[in-house]
Amino acid sequence: MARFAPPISTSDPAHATPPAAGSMPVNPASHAAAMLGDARRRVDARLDTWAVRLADRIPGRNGQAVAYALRSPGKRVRAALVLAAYRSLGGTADGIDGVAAAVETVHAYSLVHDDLPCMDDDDLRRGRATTHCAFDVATATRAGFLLVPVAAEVLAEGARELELPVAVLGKMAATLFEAGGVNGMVGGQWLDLRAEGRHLDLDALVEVHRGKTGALIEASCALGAMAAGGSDADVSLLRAFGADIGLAFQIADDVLDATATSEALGKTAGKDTAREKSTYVSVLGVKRARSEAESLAERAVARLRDGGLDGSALVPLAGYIVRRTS
Ligand code: GRG
Repeated sequence: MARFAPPISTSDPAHATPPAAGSMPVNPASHAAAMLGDARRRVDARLDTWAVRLADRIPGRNGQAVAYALRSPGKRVRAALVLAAYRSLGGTADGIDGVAAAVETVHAYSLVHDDLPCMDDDDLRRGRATTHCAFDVATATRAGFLLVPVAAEVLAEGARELELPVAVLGKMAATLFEAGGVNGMVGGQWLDLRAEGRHLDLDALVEVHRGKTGALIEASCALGAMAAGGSDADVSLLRAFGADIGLAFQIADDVLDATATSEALGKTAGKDTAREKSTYVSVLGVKRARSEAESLAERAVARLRDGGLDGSALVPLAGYIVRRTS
C-alpha cells in the first residue's frame, strides 16, 4: 500500500497535503466539504436504488416508509469516513460506495427508532418530519427493523462488486453488526435512556458516547480499511482513529444541541436539557467540551502520522467533525 507523510494539522491549510491538481481544494475545511459532497452524491445514488427496490419488494406503507428513511438527506459523515479510510490504503474501486451505503443504512435505522415516542420522541429529523410522523409509529417501527437485514444486503452487494473474498465480507459484516449491537450502538442507546434524569460522571458518559455514536464511526473507518485489503495493523490503526473521532463526534453533537438552532441542525435543538440528559456540556461546560473534542481529533490525527498512513482525506474530516455547525 502507498504510504506518505500525512498532514499534521486538522485546520491549518499550510499543513494540509495538497491534493492532485484539479481534484480537491487545499483548504482543509473546503476539502472536507468537497469529500462530504462527493460521499453524498455517490451514496445517495446507491441508497436511492435500494429505496426503489425495497418500495417494490415491500408492499404498501411499510415499503414507502423504508424508502422515506433511506432517502432522508443526512450529512453522510460515516460514508465519507468509509471512503476516506479506503483511499488512505490506496483503494480506488466504486464498489466501496456499497460498503458506505451499508453503514448509512444502519445509521438510518437507528435514527428512525431514536425518534420514536418510546425513545427520544422527536418530530423533526434532517429538516423533515420523522418517519413515525410522516407515517405512524407502528409503520416506522417496522421500517426501522426492516432496514437492518437490508444493511447486510447492501454490504454484500458492495463486497461482490469489490470482489472481496467471502472471509473478508464475513469479517466486515461482523464489524458492522457488532458495532450496531449490544456492545455498541444499541448498548450505548440503552445506557443513554437509562441515564435520563440522573447525573453521570465523565467515565460513564464516555461509555454511553462510545457505544451510542462512536461504535458506528469506528466501524466505518475499520470497514474502509478492510475493503482496501489492509493488514491487521492497518485495520487496528484506522479503528483507533475512528474510536477517537467517534467520541469527538458525539461531544460536538452535545455542544451543538446546547448552542445551535433547530433550523441549523434540521432536528430539535436543546433536547438534552429538556430530557435532563448528562452530556459533555452539562458535565464540563461548552468550552471544555469543545477543547476535549479538539484533543481527541488531534490524538486521532497523531495516530495516522505515527503509523505513517496517508491522512490527506481523513485529517480534514477529523477537523470537520469537531468544528461542524450542524
Ligand atoms: C433498542 C435501546 C435500543 C436502541 C436501538 C435507536 C438506536 C438503536 C440507537 C440510537 C443511536 C443514535 C441515534 C445515536 C445518535 C447518533 C447521532 C449523533 C446522530 C446524528 O448523526 P449525524 O449528525 O446525523 O451524522 P445525519 O442526519 O447528518 O446523518
